Amino acid sequence: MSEEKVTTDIITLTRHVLDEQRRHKEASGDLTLLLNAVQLGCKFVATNVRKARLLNLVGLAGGAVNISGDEQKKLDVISNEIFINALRSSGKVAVMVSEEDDEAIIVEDEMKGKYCVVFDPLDGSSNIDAGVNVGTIFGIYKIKDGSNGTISDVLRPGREMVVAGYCMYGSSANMVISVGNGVDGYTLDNAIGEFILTHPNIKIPTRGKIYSVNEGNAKYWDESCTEYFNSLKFPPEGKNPYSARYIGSMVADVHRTLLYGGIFAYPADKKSKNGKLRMLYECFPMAFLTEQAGGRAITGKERVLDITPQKIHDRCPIFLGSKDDVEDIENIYKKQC
Ligand code: AHM
Ligand code: MG
Repeated sequence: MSEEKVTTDIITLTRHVLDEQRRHKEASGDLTLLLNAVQLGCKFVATNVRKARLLNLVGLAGGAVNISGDEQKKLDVISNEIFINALRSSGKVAVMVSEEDDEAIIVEDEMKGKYCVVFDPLDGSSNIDAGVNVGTIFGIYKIKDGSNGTISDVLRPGREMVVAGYCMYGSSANMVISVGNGVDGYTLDNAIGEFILTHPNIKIPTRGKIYSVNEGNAKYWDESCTEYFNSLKFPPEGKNPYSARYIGSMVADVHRTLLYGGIFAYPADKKSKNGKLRMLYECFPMAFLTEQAGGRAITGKERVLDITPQKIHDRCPIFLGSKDDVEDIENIYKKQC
């Protein structure tokens, strides 16, 4: 009888972060505990996304009533609450910014830690009804020296983040994370409830063959954008056109871009002067991961991670992906300046 080989030395996300902290001689364990809270939130959301249809969690918040007469909450509202509770109770967070809350949440002194977490608890939630992949996006800053945790601790350029990541809820839950030393991907093993390292050291190809943008906005694009996407669709003789892939769920579109290369964009246009995506908790974490994987992320004219947000829900245009692909659009913008 053949014996199945069992891997007994698995690398979990927690183990990997602990190893990183030891390497940097910062073994206070604070970041590990904070990331455990993030993992808990992601596991909770993963299981609820899977059950959403059966549990009737997909309707509008306040719209649906369950059998006991209680109002049912929409999945993104529930996801937001679970993240806020998990992060606050970790005792490691001072400031939280969520896409779901108009104001930043300043944690009370008794529970206050030294990190700030900015997050979109369930990005792409309008896709849930159709069973399309959705995800949580997050970024972590350390509060400034001497600060007790205020909004100015998050109104900082994205390059100052210490951690960025997302969890994609698809056929499995995939966590992709960077602590500033490359990018690693983990898959949730539901049986043991741990994220297991399955995609170590993700590197984005230098050039890809896929472009990902909402072409329905082409009418509103500026000249540079139009010229760039036309160049991908109608290349010179001897070159193949790029393939188009657009899911409309940032986490899924960026995940594919990180693995296969190419370009993902949500540009500024005549209708949306700063694009659609939020700087702090959508563009910054994705730009951070892309750069850490060897790619680039620009607004068209400048590096995304160099911008300083003025308000927590500010938006910015974004082109991210393979180095050479991003350079092409950058050159077109330079030419038309
Ligand atoms: P949301 O935060 O309201 O879910 O919107 C963000 C989503 C992104 O996941 C996605 O990249 C984008 O909106 C798609 O927008 P559009 O439908 O305009 O193409
Ligand atoms: Mg969002």
